[in-house]
Amino acid sequence: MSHPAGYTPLTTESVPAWLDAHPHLRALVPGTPLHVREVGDGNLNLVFIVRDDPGRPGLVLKQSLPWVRVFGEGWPLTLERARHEADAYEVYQAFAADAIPVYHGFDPESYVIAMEDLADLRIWRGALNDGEIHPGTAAVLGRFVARVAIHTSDLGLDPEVRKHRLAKTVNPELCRITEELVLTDPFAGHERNHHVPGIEPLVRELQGDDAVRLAAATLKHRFLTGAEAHIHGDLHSGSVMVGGGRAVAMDPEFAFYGPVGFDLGNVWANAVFAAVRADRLGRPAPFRAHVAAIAPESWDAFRDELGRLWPDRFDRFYPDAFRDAWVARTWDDALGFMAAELLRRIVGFAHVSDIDSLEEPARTSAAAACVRLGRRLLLDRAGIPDMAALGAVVAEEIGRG
Ligand code: SR1
Ligand code: MG
Repeated sequence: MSHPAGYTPLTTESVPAWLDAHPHLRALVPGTPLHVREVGDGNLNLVFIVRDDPGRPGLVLKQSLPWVRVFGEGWPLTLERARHEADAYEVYQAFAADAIPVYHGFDPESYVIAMEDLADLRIWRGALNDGEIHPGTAAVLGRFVARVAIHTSDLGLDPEVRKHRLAKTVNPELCRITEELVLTDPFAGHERNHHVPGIEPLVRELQGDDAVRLAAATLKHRFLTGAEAHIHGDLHSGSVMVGGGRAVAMDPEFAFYGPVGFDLGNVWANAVFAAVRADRLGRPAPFRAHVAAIAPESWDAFRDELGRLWPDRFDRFYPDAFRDAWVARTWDDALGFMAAELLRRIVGFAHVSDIDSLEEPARTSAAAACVRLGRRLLLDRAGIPDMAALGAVVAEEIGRG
């Protein structure tokens, strides 16, 4: 595959010279020698931690590869995803600087993003897998989604400005991944899909059900056409870092103008993965309560922040009743996208360690609970009006074993 001029994938050996050629970034790690580690453990990119003192935070460089990292060169993917991530950080830092890493800039020739070395933080998924409690994380995420919802939409921007923003953030290749991996393949079947053998009857039932197909297709269409705000687009627990009293959302390379409920639904589905795992491992009650509170705390924070920002909306033609209807629609979207995330992480291509690292028979029973819950949310979410009802449905499916 040919690359744009100036692009070469970095290595731990080549990073120091690259930094020397970017003096404003080298100034952030001025000492010598530089210690460079490649730590990317996501599905897509290279991530380097660069320090001039191994014991102190330095700088993180994230570079897109021209393919999907976990798949290799057989799955080409645009380098432009780094630009989309950089654009999102630039926008978010204006109103949600507390909820993202400190952003140091983007190099468009080598597709490298420079940002804070979050030395005291770890990936939220890993922390949850280990039974760690990081209070306040859900509220940070709920507030973040609300700020994005207002500040990047027609509720916070002049509609002409919003349209120019939308044009700049059209992200077709990354959206296609979501459209296929999340909103098509789990329901239609695909050779990339895989699942534990014990849930085969549930998968067959899911993929053979016309009502499921219609509900999934309706969600997919909403994802494709619901250009409400400059959403993160991949806000699962692997895209959040926690520690030292902070929580930050990172990896917004899937960002685009989409439905606000998509981000909330991702947070909530990944809270369910943590909850099923905690149940199957018999984690202590305080941890299980912490995980069960992620969805309600994020939803409360979302609504509170939306309410706080609402009086300053750009166009006061929108009455309070519009806000309430928008929140109701976001609730329905969030439950729908929560269902899709629950299903795709169990029967699709990209799975989660919360479930996959369980021993049998817990792994299969956890996977089955997620599929049952996902299907139920997809088909019956109109009968789930609030967080109390959602909590009851989640607990019921987890408890069925
Ligand atoms: C091929 S990319 C698979 C998944 O990894 C990313 O984090 C997104 O969740 C995507 O769906
Ligand atoms: Mg990611």
